[in-house]
Amino acid sequence: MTTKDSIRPAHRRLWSGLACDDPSSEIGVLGVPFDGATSFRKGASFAPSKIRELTPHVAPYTEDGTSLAGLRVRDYGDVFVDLDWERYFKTVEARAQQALNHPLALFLGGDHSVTIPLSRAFSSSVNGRFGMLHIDAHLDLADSFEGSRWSHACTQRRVLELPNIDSRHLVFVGIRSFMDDELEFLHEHPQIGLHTARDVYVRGIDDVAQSVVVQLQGVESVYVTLDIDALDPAFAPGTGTPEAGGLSTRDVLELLRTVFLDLPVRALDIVEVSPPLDHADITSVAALRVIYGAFGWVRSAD
Ligand SMILES: [Mn+2]
Repeated sequence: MTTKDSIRPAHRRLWSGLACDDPSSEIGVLGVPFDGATSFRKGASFAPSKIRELTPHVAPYTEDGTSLAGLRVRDYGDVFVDLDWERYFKTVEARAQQALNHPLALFLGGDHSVTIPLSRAFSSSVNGRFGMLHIDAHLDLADSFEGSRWSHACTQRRVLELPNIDSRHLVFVGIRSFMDDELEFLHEHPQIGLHTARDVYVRGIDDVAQSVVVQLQGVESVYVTLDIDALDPAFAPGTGTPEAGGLSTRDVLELLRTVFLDLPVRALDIVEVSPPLDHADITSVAALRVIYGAFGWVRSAD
């Protein structure tokens, strides 16, 4: 058997066989395998290929048993890493537009800095105002970190510089780690939504999800960024900056189900999955459950 023959069957089943070149596909996928901004442990650059590699083994059904057959997923591949950080982010921003032409753009990071060019692309694809749901252990609200304004610790500061987002349309869920300047910024901007991991534990995820829906009501489009370290390390050990005391996979699925069904979500990124730091692909499998959930929610929101 040639190498080509041995890889063909798996390729045919990419995204569980839902992969398709149709420009009118419901989902547009783009991988951004960049982890140059990771401050602690690297490896997120391996996530897009690992996640895709697992998709032939995922059944094309939602967790409720609804078939995804007929859903079309157009995968634009990865934006190959360029050592010139500025040029790379410009390329990511340009390439993201293709995926944003689909009803839902799915972006696979990469570390959380990739949300900077992705949200720029999103911002210019939206006619009105947009909202941002940031699910993470960390706020990523530092103005600069380790000498860079494009660090994965600065993501939401850069997002708030975009012309068509108001800080009252930024909501955090899962937070349990802070830095001084982030707390200062939050103090100066009390309209920003903040639901810590403990809030989720005390109030329950449904109550938090309703608060998110209320806060983002009225925006034209919503961007959801999921840093996998929002999950407890028990559910997602393969990540560069793990923080104990986090959300369960179930919490994130329930939150996103409500948000996708009640708000105009047009982009989802999943960042900071680090396959080299993972065990038995637990973290990639968690990301895939969210992705296939999104596939089903996009469909039922039609
Ligand atoms: Mn984080």
